[in-house]
Amino acid sequence: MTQSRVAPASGEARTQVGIVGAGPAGLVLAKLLSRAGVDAVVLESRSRAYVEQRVRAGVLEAPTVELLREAGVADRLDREGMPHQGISLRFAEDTAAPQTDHRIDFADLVGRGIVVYGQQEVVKDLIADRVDGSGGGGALEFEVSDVAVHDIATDAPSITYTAADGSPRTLRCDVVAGCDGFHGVCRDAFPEGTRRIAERIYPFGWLGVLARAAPTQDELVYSNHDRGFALYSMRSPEVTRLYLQVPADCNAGDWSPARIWDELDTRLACEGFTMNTGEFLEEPSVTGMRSMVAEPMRHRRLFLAGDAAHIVPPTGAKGMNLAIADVRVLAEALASFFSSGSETGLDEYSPTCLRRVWRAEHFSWWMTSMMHRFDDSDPNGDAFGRALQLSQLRYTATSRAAATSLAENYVGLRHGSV
Ligand code: RFL
Ligand code: PHB
Repeated sequence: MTQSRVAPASGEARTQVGIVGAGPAGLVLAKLLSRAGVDAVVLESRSRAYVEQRVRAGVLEAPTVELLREAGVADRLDREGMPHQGISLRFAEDTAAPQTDHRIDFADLVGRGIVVYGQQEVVKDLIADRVDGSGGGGALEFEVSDVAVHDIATDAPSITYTAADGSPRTLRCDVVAGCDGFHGVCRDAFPEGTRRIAERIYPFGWLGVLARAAPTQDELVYSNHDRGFALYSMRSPEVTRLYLQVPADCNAGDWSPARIWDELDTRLACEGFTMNTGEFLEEPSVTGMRSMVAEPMRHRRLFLAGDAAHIVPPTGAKGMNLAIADVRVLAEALASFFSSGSETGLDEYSPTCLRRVWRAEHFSWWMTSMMHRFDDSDPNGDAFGRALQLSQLRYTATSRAAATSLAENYVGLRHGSV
């Protein structure tokens, strides 16, 4: 368990924790470990510019905001983040009726709210803190390739990779943290027969656009329309983020800007609602939707965190928040391991995280089932399924108990309470 810095000139280096992936999971883990005096090296396959510009999540739940504040990386978040105290569910009581809004008031129901702040802004803040040294610095290598993890069942695992300059490297460590997302290599490094995958793939995806258009709403609107789901979100006082439910095999290229705005107009229509339009700041893209959990999240000295271990459909806004919740538990366990040699926290890591993961999986599946239009041929899309969906929407909109359950899950269950 020696602590040492990477020696970039040699082909071999040592650290305590080798972290694969510089997304929210890997970067927050590196930050928390650095505060606990544990040495870590982060290896990222993409360039700094790429990870800083990748547009993804936008909702930070309350425990995520608290953690980023405690870690000392929330200055810009506190200045620029947009606190929201609720969301609206928009739907029509029946096809002939106009859509109306049903606000879920988080502040009133659970006394806490969320903050809208782009995932790539969180990533930028964490990279600046690590690379530019404002947070004490730490090793972070971009544009690495051929990453492979070895000897994870021993006390001396290692990671081999090719550095950005093309040279082969070996990073020896005590622990490997697989924070390399859904398409990473760490999940598949578990030996045959040591993990199970539970998965559900939805027959639709989201077409997402980012527009230079001032938001006209103060809060997010989730709309269940006959033609499919639509989401009205935002990134800043100048930028709106919008999503449309589309078939899973849909080609984003088939959607012209005019068609996208028309469809948003139709699906979001509601008395008094207007929407600003504007140029798209990036190419519209389609994201497929799935639920997935790989269990357990640990094999000996390899720990999976974030999307590497689990995926949720984005309807509950939980993906980034779960990734950060995982590494909070992992950082505490590793700090205790390196300071006292105790493996108790390491042993608890997977079961502790999985309780929160399955709560978020259920919530995300539930939101997805309630808000989307299922095909007539889908078991959820026949007349019975549609009537159940409408009943659930009405109940959530009118019962304080049902609305409180949505609010509590959306705002984020307190650390350690699940
Ligand atoms: P990431 O962010 O995918 O980071 C993994 C990193 O690992 C790198 N990598 C490798 N590096 C080295 N070697 C390899 N072999 C590697 N393979 C991969 C990748 O380049 C990357 O930098 O995973 P992490 O850190 O677990 O974070 C998870 C979140 O990114 C994800 O759950 C969220 O974006 C999901 N999500 C949302 N989450 C929320 O909490 N709130 C939201 O509002 C929300 N909205 C969304 C979303 C995801 C979406 N898409 C595009 C999937 C909306 C959308 C549309
Ligand atoms: C977003 O702003 O990107 C966003 C917001 C809420 C979601 C998913 C995505 O449920």
